[in-house]
Amino acid sequence: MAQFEEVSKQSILHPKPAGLVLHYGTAGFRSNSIHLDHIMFRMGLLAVLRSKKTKSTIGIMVTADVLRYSNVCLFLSQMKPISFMFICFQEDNGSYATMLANAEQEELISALNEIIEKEGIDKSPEASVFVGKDTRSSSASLSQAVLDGVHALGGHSKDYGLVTTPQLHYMVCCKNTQGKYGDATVEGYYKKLCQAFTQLVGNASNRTDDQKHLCVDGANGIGALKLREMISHLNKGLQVTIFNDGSKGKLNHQCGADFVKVQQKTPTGEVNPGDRCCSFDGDADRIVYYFTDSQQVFHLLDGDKIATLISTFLKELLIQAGLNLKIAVVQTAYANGSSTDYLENTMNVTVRCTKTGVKHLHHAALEFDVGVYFEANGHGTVLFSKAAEDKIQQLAQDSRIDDERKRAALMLQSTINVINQTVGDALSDMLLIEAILAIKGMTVEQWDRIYTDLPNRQLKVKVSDRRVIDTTDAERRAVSPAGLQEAIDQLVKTYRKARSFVRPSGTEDVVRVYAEADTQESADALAHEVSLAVY
Ligand code: 16G
Repeated sequence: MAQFEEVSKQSILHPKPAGLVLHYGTAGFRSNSIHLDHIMFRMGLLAVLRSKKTKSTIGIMVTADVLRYSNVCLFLSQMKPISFMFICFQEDNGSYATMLANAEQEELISALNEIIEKEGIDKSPEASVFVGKDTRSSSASLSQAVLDGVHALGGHSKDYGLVTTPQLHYMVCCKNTQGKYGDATVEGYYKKLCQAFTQLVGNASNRTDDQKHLCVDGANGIGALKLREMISHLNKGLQVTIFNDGSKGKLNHQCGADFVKVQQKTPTGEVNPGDRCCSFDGDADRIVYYFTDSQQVFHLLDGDKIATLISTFLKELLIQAGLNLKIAVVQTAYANGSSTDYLENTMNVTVRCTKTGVKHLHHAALEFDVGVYFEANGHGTVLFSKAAEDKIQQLAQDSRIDDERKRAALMLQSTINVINQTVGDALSDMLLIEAILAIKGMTVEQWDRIYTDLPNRQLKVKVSDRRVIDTTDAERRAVSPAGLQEAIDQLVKTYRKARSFVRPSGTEDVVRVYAEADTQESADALAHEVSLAVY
């Protein structure tokens, strides 16, 4: 096949370093960018096959979560039921990607043929691949390698250049729904979200400039750039001060959502007491809020607090609209015990716990009419079932209902439009949170007081082989090595309101330890003792 000759020819220009073996993990391939050129080229090939098989557009995002490391991930964003996938073929859990990535040059064509045969791929449909990249210096050449792969196998590409990961998900979803989700352009994305935001805050009375002001830490990444573009569509509805905007500092260095969440302190930059602040992560798919009070005490409002705020708002609107729709919050084992308790026992909301990793939460959230999912690290969004969207739409157009129901239905409609349902999105989540605070006339301090987090601690433990730890019950219990869970149970019993678990990281060569208890000293001591049990 002529196309295969082209692949062979081109792949020589994207050689695989001898002996390098990489695996497609929780968030795609992660390695030093100097090792990723051949992977990028080959993921371009795989995306073409995936596009032919599904007869839809595939997105490839070249991004980086951690300084010096790059990610490539493939996804297919459609509307429900399959709205999000990080793996290339639904069935294979990333193994085709791993096989292609690790094939030696002379094995590449037979690896492609194996996938074509196993998946019964018809070669005739046109293939379409959307590509995006973040601001790192390596991203330009890596995304070119992806494009080379797509073209070598005869696929069509659209290069969106610098975009956030959630923006690319949005474009792919728009394309795969023939525009029903919106225009597959960055401008279309801003217009849809900002219009919905403006409609929502129209329900807030007498907002002062102070209430409109927000400080945003852009993690020195793409989010800062894109936020600046988005602001011009907001008609001064939000007054944003951006710091760590990439003009001086390094990506995620002493800043960004992960730094703030894990270190539990403010990032580099000037943060004044009482300022409402948020931090994006490097590719703008996570967000956390925080402030320091007049005593200089730092208060973090993480994914759990965000999920609580959003689900409370939605539940109230559903009640006001008289809509009987099932709402649930999906969390992971990292969710603070206080948040789960508040949601279940005060809010009477169904709570589900899944394994770490967005794909798990996303799929669990699809089971409900309204599924709010957030990892404690700030990665999350809200999913509305087709039936729920239809009911809300019908009600918003019903001229026979009273004003209160109508207002609630219209607000639900705008809420759906401000949310990026394809994946967690810092820009979209920020707009939704700001709108909710404005409508409720709530300060960040009042939001923080909804419930009090249990003190907690996260630690990393280096072990010779983290894979000896196997977990069950959404990673809350260890099943191997023998005796580890019993040891954790014994330690937990010695503290009040305590909980602890261990899990092997999917992104780093470490075991993660989480502990919470009634005091910070107890949480720290428990985490330390559990980490000793892991050795
Ligand atoms: C990845 C996941 C994130 C998860 C984190 C856990 C996606 C897009 N990202 O960054 O959701 O929280 O991994 O990392 O799925 P860990 O396994 O190293 O703790």
